[in-house]
Amino acid sequence: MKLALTFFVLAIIATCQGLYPKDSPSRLLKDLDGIWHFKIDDSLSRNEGFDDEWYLKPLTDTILMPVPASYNDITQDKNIRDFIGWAWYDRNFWVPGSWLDGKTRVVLRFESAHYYTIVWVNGKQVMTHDGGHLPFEADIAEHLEEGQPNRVTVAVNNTLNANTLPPGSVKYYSGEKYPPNYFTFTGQFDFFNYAGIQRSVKLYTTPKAYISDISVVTELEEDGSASVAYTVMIGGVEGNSEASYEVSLSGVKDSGTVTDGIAKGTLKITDPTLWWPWTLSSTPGAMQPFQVKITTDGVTDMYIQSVGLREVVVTEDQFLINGKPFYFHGVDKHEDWDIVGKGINDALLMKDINLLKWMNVAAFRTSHYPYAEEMLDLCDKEGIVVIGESPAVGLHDEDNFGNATLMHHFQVMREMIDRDKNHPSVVMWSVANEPASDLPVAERYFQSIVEVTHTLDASRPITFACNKDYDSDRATQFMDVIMLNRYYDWYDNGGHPEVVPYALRYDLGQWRQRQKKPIMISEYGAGTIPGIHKDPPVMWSEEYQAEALMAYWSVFDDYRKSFFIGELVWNFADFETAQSSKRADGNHKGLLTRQRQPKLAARAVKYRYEALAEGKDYHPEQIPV
Ligand code: GCB
Repeated sequence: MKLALTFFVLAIIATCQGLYPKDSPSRLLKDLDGIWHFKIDDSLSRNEGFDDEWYLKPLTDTILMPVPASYNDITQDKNIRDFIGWAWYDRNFWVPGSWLDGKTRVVLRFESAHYYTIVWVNGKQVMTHDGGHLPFEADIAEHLEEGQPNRVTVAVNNTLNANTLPPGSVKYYSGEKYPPNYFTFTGQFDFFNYAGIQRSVKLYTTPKAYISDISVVTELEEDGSASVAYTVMIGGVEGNSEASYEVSLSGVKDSGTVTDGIAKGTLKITDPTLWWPWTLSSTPGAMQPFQVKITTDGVTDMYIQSVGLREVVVTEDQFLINGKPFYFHGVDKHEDWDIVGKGINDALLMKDINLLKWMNVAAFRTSHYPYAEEMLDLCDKEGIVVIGESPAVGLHDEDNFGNATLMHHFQVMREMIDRDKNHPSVVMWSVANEPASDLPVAERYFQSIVEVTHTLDASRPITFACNKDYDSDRATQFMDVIMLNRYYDWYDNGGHPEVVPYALRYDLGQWRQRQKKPIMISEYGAGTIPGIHKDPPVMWSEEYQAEALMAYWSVFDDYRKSFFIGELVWNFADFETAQSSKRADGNHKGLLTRQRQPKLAARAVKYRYEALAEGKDYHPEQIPV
């Protein structure tokens, strides 16, 4: 098993997705966001789009669709909102003749599309990608034409099955009781299955020999210096050509010759400016430019990677950032907004960051999938700590733990680490949310996932969000940190927050007795319809949400002095879900409404988190609720 894993890791390390597109003296950038043509292929009985080779010509009978955005909520058409299957997009673009000189790579990059994507340029298939939330790209130079418009066609399919991440299923019905072509879709997760081209699309150029990947890992030395180990991967060096490289960071330089496509070294920085979470320092998130240049046959490629120098260490009791104990007081989030669904937009991201800061949030988990890289950039800059979660949410059944899922899960971990490894804000990987970690098959599954993840990134601890009991779970034994999702006064004991201190104290005690690892509560919360006020508080009222959360806090505070390292409220904001008799217009456990207006509990959390950030005790009687 171990040998097979090692081979797999070597194979996946050898391919990387490319660096976030940035311009530099050697790279140009062109944005393909905007209005595209769009149509769904609802020819259920056959695959009309593929049978009729829609990619060979401009799409016909289209509507206009913004990119990036989920397509679901843009129109008034219920079929588009609930669509499962192939959705098609196309648009034209021009490239200057200078890009087609035979010496330039012209890379087409999608920051993400949900979930399975095929891309053609001028009718030629140039790439496919399996899975949402993560980027993919290809050099399309050979397919481009000068002096005429070029066409990019995209087919994207949001069908999920037992082996996808997340898993889901489509059920088709026939017979007199049902209308023709009737089907239902079930996702094994509690958020709407938004789909389409949800993040940016860009074209960028590089020279033929180019910097394909950069990775920087910092270790702090006892004398206060930092050792920064760098690895730069170079692609496209041909034949007998030799590449030389130069790197520089904080005024420290290194240079040499590239061997086998890799440049490696360690920079010793004697007086480093460190990256800090905002709660641990008055100068949070100090980012610095790590400049890389490679030169082959007189041609130079240059890329500036922003890095933050910091070190993460986990002990039996604590989570240390640069040697100081860090407490994860924060929230879980979703990428979810009115109209755009999971579509990314700088204004929406900035508003969320400002709200996180307003609530004095120190950390969030990217529940339940990797978020846009633009969000991680903002967290780096603001010193907000992130637990990066994979899209392995809803592995509930034995057939979700097969080899096909495992291989895809490895691939997703590789892509996520590849993309996010240089973000200092990302301090830990969460490999899954609420899997059936009590099943015997889960044991080997998670052992393998942890082994591969550690091989891909030895510098960050690993965890997953567990909703099983201390005596039935089989996966936390492999983790560095234990995260527990608990709803003691919502799904259990609804209406009875007085149970929480007993249940929580008992639960934490049992876990700790069995495993000497830091523990955090990675979800707790209560559904709340804004505007419903009840005294005494009852479920769904704003008062109940505040009371339901506050019921946990005295126990958190008791254990905070020992092994308890964090509390994440479910959820930052209300979010859209599938239609269900259990969800009225989505999930309402948000501290904020979906439109980002605070409910009563948001102010209680804001008050508590201010005290926690300042290392002060807060006074429950002064909580503004
Ligand atoms: C959970 C899940 C989350 C749900 C939440 C809820 O345990 O991890 O995805 O949305 O509970 O509100 O039920």
